[in-house]
Amino acid sequence: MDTKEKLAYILKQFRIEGEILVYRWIPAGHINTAYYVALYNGKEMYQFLVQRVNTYVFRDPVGMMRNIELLTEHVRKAEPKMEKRRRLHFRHTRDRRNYIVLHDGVVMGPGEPFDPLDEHYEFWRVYNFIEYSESFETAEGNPQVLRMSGKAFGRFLKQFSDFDASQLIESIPHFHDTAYRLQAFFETVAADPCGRAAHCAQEIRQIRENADFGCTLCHQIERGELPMRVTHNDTKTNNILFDMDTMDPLVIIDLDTCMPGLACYDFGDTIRFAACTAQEDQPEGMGLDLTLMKAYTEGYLSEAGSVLTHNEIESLATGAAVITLELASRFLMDYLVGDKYFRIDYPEHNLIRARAQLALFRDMMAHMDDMREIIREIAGQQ
Ligand code: GN1
Ligand code: MG
Repeated sequence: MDTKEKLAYILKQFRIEGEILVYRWIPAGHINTAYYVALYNGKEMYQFLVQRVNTYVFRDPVGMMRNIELLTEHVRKAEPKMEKRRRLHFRHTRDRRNYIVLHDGVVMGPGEPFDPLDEHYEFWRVYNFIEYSESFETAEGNPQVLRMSGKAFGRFLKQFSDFDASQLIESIPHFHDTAYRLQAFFETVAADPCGRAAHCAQEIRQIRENADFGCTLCHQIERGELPMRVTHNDTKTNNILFDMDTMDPLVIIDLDTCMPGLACYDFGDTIRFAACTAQEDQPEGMGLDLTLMKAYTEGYLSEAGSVLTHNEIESLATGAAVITLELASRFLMDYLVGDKYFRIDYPEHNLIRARAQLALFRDMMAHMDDMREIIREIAGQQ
């Protein structure tokens, strides 16, 4: 079966039939594999995204799709008249599942057990393609992109402020549990399975020196100072679709890592990704851009400011630095184990990514007081 036939077979399981006019692989994200597909059913053209879930990363994809079902239903019920372009709509199979599992290319029945680590199984889902939308790989130095992204993720936090986060499973256990992540990192350094640790001794040392700071938020959770919210956990600007003409944020995509978490990690991850001066894998010239950081904070607090507690607002700047350190340790750990998790474009890609994140982390720490001041000032104006 070639790719086109396979996509047609998958779509059919979701009750979508017709002639495939165009399909193409979408080179976005480090984890899942996605295709854009346009079909013609004799009357109209339909467009979908067909996505294979990486079950090495998501070991409980059924639980993850249940999270997504609960969240998308919550939005639908809260705003039933919302335009289709403003929400994600996952297609369902005849037996109301929002996913299918293939075994050697053949669809399996509901409830049949499968092994997420066995390559003979494939986990697929289909959702609506949002027309006339665009996303931003970087903010391109444009504060408006950041302001609108802040609005989008602030709105997201608000949208689920009346949703009991404990209904969600952790689609990746300990995903943003920085203390756990750092411990796993140091264990990997000690084991050094590929003999690469000597090659990145400086980076390892930097992470070690900042490990205590990295655990700050985990301690605050233990002390009950920060509430658990529905968080997105991958708040990069490329996970927001904007209207091409108006730049209005339409919808947030990639709900895979939605789970209970801290608001400041979500806030911080956008600062890490977009309020900076270089790409995620460019250590040269990498630093924090306070103008962009301010624009994001304005947009974010204009929506979420009324919902966040005082402690949460005070934790936002820390969140940016902690998540950056955490991701540095994740990239470096993947380098140490032989690049199993993140898709890489060249052999030392994960090491370079870690270096860029560490450069950004250092700059964030140097500007911690500036970030705090900006946040307090904006929060005070609300
Ligand atoms: C991964 O696949 P993508 O690009 O949406 C990762 C995030 C990282 C990010 C770094 C499930 O997201 O945690 O911050 O790469 N997602 C997962 O670019 O691990
Ligand atoms: Mg993503």
